Amino acid sequence: MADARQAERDYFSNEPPPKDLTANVTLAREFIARHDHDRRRVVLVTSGGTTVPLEAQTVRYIDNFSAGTRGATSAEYFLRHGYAVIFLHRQFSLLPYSRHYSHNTRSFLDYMRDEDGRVVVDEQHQQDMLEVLRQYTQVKREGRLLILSFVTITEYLWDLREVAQLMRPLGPRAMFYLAAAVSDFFVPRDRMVEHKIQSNEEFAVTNESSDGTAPAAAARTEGRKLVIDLEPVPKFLKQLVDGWAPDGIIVSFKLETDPSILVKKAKYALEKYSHHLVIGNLLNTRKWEVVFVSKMEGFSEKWIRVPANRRTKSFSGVPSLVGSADLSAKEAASEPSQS
Ligand code: 9Z3
Repeated sequence: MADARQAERDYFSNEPPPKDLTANVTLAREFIARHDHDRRRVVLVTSGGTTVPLEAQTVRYIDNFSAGTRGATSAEYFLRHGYAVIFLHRQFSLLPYSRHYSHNTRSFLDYMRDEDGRVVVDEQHQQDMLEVLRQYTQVKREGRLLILSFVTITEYLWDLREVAQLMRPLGPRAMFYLAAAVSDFFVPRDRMVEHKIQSNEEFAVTNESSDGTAPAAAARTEGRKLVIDLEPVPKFLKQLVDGWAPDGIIVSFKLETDPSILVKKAKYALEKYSHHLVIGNLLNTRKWEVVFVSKMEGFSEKWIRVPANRRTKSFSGVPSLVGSADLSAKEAASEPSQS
């Protein structure tokens, strides 16, 4: 615990906060206070992948896979169940409601036509779009959705920490639903080169001091090779559970590609961090099946699968497990009672 706190202190004193942190905190503070006043449950949904920049003026970065489907779809379910949602997502990844018409093989313009100089939605999409629009309009009218964004792992962690601490007074009416795909390794600021890494040795520069005391750049060229030597990201889940929001309901996701280790790793995370629920999924089957591992179920595993004959594409063309009719936000995240 002391080690985790020290790692947190080191991380946040070395890694500069994002430029929009103050603005995000102001928005989140007002949002949380308003919904706390109404005794509403508030969920922070994280979504999309975090990047690891290799240069301070970033041309190149390492990315984590996630389109944002799980996060954006789950956010809609939480909203439908009365939650206020802070949607902390990777910039330009999928958003609740608009996801039905974006990032598709078809452009959103394909849903419309020019009718005597007015833009109208095609007849075949009227009903579906009206349904989505009504839900979205109601959520906006009630001020129940706050959208914040990040790009890098550092931006993500700063936003997560600040928002979690603001949510602390909500106690068990605060939920954290951590679907974002978070980098495990990163380039610390003091080992990051300022400018674009050069492939041509003639132009290559290092950030090593002449006496050799400065650390070698974590991403650098050696001869004609690019060498990347990353450091571990501190295990922030520990800090979230123990320090930032100890009374909140915490749901984390575990993404693996090897089926033989998924459940083991989900149980390991639950034992290590002592939070409420780990939802495991495999990259190739994540849209059809997930496994729940929770303390309440005695660490037993519970698979939820969309039957093969129901794995049809939704009207948005995005098939999704959390979008299937029989799964509610309640099932996805052990809903606390409204107090
Ligand atoms: C997930 O496992 C998400 O379900 C997906 C969703 C990223 C697979 P898409 O956005 O995909 O629908 O395309 N998220 C991974 C969560 C993660 O990185 N967890 C970390 C960990 O277990 C931190 S809690 O260490």
